[in-house]
Parts: sequence; structure tokens; C-alpha cells
Amino acid sequence: MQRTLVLLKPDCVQRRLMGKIISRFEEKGLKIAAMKMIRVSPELSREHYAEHVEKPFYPSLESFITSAPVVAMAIDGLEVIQVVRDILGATSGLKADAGTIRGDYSSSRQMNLVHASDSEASATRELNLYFSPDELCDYEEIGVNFLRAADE
Ligand code: FUP
Repeated sequence: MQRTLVLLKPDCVQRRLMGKIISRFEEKGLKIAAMKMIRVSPELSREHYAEHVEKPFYPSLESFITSAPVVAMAIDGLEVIQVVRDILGATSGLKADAGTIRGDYSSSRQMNLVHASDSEASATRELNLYFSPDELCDYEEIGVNFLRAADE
């Protein structure tokens, strides 16, 4: 089992696409272990996008990610880091395949609706940025026996 950090970005909240996009994860059979709406501060943005802070596009990215609330989610599943990246599609909505979230709903590189961790190291780092341990819910899923075989 893996856990990943997903953010529904300000464009997702403002375009009232939260429900549709959360449904994509639920319908795939992934487990939502935590979820909350917060406003990203400039400090949190700089920590989250540490690898991009010095890049020319960073000021515009910070202005966007702090412009309205985001919904932060911790999502669990088998190979969930790659599975969620595949559900999102390529970074730019202009390049993302049809059938992916970005391919279906975004026409932008910056306003690409959703963020998801890209590796186990990023997932650990990003989950720590957005959630304290007591916010992560431990519960048994009803119906998990019909999502995958016991030995998968
Ligand atoms: P991703 O891993 O898909 O979130 O994409 P990146 O880490 O490459 O980029 C982080 C965020 O910066 C993305 F949401 C898109 C945004 N970005 C820009 O706004 N302009 C750029 O030139 C590159 C990335």
C-alpha cells in the first residue's frame, strides 16, 4: 500500500469541479484517508514548490496557488502514486490525453486542476507539509473484497 498527496487547486474549487474530480478517485476504488479545504500561504507555497522557487514562472504559480482555497487529500491504494499521476494526465492540459482529468477539463499548463506527488519521497514530504498525523483517518473499507483479490 502507498499513500499520496493530492491537491484540488484553486481553479478546481472555483470551477466547481471538486465533486466530479473526487468521484474519479472514489470510482477507481482508491481510499481517501484525509481531506480538508485550506488556503495555501506564500510560505507553504514556497515549501511545496521548493524545486521551482527560483524559476521564472514561480511568482505566477505562487499567485495562482494562493488565490483561492485548495482541497488537500491523502489517498491510499496499491501503487497509488503512479495510478493517481496516470488519472491526472500530463502536466499541461493541452498535452494530457483525453480521458485523464487534465485532458478532459484543463486547457492550461498552470491551471491544471490537480496536483499529485510524483514519487515516494515527494509523497512523504508533501503529506507532512499538509497533514498532521492525527488528521489521517484509519478506517476499514466496506466492500474492499470486491475491489481486488486478497493476494494482490
Ligand atoms: P507536476 O509534477 O505535474 O505538478 O508538474 P511540475 O512539477 O513540472 O510543475 C509544478 C507546477 O508548476 C505545475 F502545476 C504546473 C506549473 N508550471 C507552470 O505554471 N509553468 C511552467 O513553465 C512549468 C510548470
